[in-house]
This record gives sequence, C-alpha cells and structure tokens, in this order.
Amino acid sequence: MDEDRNIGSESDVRRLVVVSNRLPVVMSETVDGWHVEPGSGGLVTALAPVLRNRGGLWIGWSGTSEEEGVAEALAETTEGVGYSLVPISLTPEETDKHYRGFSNEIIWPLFHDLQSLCNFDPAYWKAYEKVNDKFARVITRETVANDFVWVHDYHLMLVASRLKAMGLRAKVGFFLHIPFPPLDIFVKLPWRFQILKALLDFDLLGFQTMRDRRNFIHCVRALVGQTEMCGRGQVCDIQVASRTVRVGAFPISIDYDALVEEARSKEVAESAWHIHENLPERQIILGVDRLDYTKGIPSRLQAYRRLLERYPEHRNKVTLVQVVVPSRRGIPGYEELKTTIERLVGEINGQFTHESGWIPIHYIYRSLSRYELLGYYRTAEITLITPLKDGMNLVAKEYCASSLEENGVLVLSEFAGAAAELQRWALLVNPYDIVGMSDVIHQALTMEPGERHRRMHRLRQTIRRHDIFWWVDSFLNASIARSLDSFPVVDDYVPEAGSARRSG
Ligand code: ADQ
Repeated sequence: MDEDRNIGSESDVRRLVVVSNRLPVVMSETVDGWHVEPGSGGLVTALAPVLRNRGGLWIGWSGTSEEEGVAEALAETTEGVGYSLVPISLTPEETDKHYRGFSNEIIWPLFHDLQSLCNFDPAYWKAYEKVNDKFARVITRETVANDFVWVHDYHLMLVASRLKAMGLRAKVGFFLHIPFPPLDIFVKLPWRFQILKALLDFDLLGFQTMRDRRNFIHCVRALVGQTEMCGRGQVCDIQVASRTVRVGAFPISIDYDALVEEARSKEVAESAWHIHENLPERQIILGVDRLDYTKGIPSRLQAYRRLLERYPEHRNKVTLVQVVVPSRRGIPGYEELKTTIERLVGEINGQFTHESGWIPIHYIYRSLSRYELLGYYRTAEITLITPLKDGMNLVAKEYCASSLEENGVLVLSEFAGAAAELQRWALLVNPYDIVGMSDVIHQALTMEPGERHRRMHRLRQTIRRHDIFWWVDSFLNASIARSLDSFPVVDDYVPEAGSARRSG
C-alpha cells in the first residue's frame, strides 16, 4: 500500500469516490467461485454513468464476511467499465451490531420519529464507531487529495470525522436518504453530540427536503452553540468554528426517461394485461412497500375498511392490491408487523368478500420482477403511498412516470419527502387520520377524468424535470467538484494495479 496517498498526493484527475454501506452488487458463493450480479435501484443507475470511464471508485460492504476471491471477482465484473468496486469485509458480529443494531434499531426508528421503537444498546454504539472507522481506513487508503468522496446514508455518519483524524485531505460530502428528525426527537439519542459533531466534519451535507435541512440546523444551533447560519435557498453555508459546512436540500428522484421506456415495453404491457384479466372490471387501488413499520401499511388497510363501510357503492367494484416486499428479516418488530398486516387483510376479506367472487384485498408478499411491478403501476387507477414518515419515497415517482395515459391518481402522505415537490397535484393525506384517508380514497375513486389527467400531467412534468440526473448534478454542483465536468472521462482508462483488489 502506498502510505502517502492518504495524506493526499495531488493528481490532475479528480475522481468520484462513492461510499455506501453495501456495494451495488449481489454476491453469492457457488462451487465455481463467486457469482456477482449487478444491483438494481436508483442510486446505481444514477451514479454508474458518473463513475463510468472516469476511473472512479465505489467502496462498500461486499455482503459477505469472506475475503478470499471477493476483490478479484468484483474486479472481473467491472472490467472495461472504467471504475472499480472496493469491498470492505465485515464480521458477522460487526454487521449484527452496526447494521441490524445501531443503524436499524436506533437511527432508523428515531429518524422516522418513532423513538419508542429504539433499542439504545451501548454495545451498538461501539460497533457503529468501529465499522465507520473501518470504512474510513479503506477510503484513506484508496483516495488522493484531489478526489471527491461522496458518502451515503445513516450507516456512515461518523466517516468524515474519522477521515479527518486520519489526515485525509480530499473533500467529503454526505447524503442522508432518510429524514432528519426535529430537535425534540434528536435530543433523545444518547450519542447526539458525537453524531452531530461528526456530521459537521463533512464539507457538504445533503438532505432530501428543506424540512430535514431545517431540523438539522435547529439541532446544530441548540446543541453545538455558536455557529453562523445561512439564509434561504436550496444550498447555504454554516460557519462552525473556523470551518464552513455547506448544507442543502436535494430531493432524490428516478431515471424518468428509462422508466417511461420500460413502462412502454411489450413485457410490461403483457403483465398489465394479465393483471386486468384476473381482476376484470375492477378499479385497482395499489399499495407497494417494503415490509417496514414506517410505511403505514396497517393504517392504510384500516382506511380501506372504512371506505368500504362508509361508501358501500365501491363494494364489488374496487380491489386493493397490496404488495409487501420482504425486508430486514431478523430485526425485532418486522415479524410482528407482518402478522398485523396479514391479520387485517384476513379480517377485511372475511368481512366483505362477496358471493359474486369479489375479494376486496389481493395481498402479495414477495419481491416482484421489474415487469410485474411496472405492470401493476400501469394498471392501478389509484396508488396509495401513506408512510408515517419517509425520506422521499421513490414508489410515488415511479408510479407517476409509469402512468403513460396520465389517468392515475396519486394519494400521498404529507409526511413523505415526496410531498414537498408533489403536494399540489397529488391528493395529500394524514396517515394517522383513518377516516380522513377513507374520504380521500373516495375522492380519488370518483374524480373526473379531466381532473385526473390534469393532475397526473403536472406530476409527471415535475418528476421529469427533476430526475435522478438532476439530483446528481445539483449535489455535485454544490460540492467543490462543481459539476460532472470536474471528473474527466479518461480515454482507455486502465485501473491502477492493485486498486480494488485489496479487501478491507
Ligand atoms: P426505501 O425505504 O427502500 O428507500 P423507496 O424510496 O420507496 O423506499 O424505494 C423502494 C424501491 O424498491 C423502489 O425503487 C421500488 O421500485 C423498489 N420496490 C418496491 N417494491 C418492490 C417490489 N415488490 N419488487 C421489487 N422492487 C420493489 C430509502 C428511503 C426512502 C428514499 C430512498 C432513496 O427510506 O425514503 O426515497 O431510500 O433515497
């Protein structure tokens, strides 16, 4: 290892170094060695073109505690794409206490305003520090001063402070994909000072919405004390001691054009046709969520029951298709949530199922293929996105992009980050107000075609204008990188020998 690199030898070429808890691949061990499949999702789609042919790096946990052969398998996968994947290996105990413990039993519920679900186990904090340290060591080893390091999400909030302690000179940005809570909730965190101070060691902090950014600034003002604050605007600078930290709101989005293309495909049309065939002459209401207590699935089911009780004219005519994607198995609370959802589905179906064959709820508990998912988006006349709190919620944007005929209605929780951008044209609901939600679903079901079209057209325009590439550009523009042009395309890029072959 070249020890000088970490304290920053200058290089003419600026590289983007993306750091996330997981690498954007799925690895599985077979008798022939490692099998690597590319990951899916918005972040990979958005960042792959930025990294490609620019010699950038993506650093993250490989998804396994094994080390042997992992870096080589990853290097093979990215051969010819012009960037490298650098694996970090974590022991089962580290993933247990850092990922399952601190990240998902403390930060996830607390930052979604659900502090009663937090398990403030001090052992989790130790593991969180240790894993953040491990990431920082690998970043230090892999980067030079001219690079721009972009760290993602709540698993890695201490990375900049560790990098600073290790003498890294490269600029470091951070994007939080989940909400930042209000002061009176954040102060409950036993490690509130450590986390807040560590966040202030980043050069640029990105949040999903202005509300999250405002919450963060309130916390800094109250807990860190004397700091000079910024004014209005999407991006502003705050002065903390002798440092300037830039903070901004950058709502994440989807690859709109690609999704529209996919939604037009023959495969999606076939999938939509099958869905219609199975539910003839029914108005389809859709819910699509990871199994998570923040997504508000039980209250949505209760609102649907109230709809059928209060507006009997919809019986026999509507079907709620509720898709739940398995998630975070083994974390307390998730199994109970599944039981609650399934009990409610059973109760409602038992209460209303009709001799004509009508079943009010179709419940699907599995991950859907992309074509199936888009098929449901295309078929649904209404989609219910009713999280108790959500950083953004990409399902809302995907649904609108897939509504090619522009005749769908989006019912959206006012506590989803997406509401900040989409509130004028979606129908907003308070997910804690069951009766209010049932009224809004009724309003959606009876909306005139002209109004549906007007609203969906404006929703799609907004999302198209602010797509995932706009999101990457606005974050990089706010950083010292200034723009994508700061990361020049390297003709015939050849990875540096040894780069991405070492595991952490
Ligand atoms: P998530 O909590 O995972 O993300 P969300 O933004 O809705 O929530 O993204 C879910 C993704 O999973 C979507 O892209 C969707 O297509 C996919 N998906 C959903 N159901 C599926 C199914 N049945 N089969 C296959 N794929 C499915 C976190 C934060 C969010 C924030 C994002 C991005 O919690 O608030 O919007 O990161 O920053």
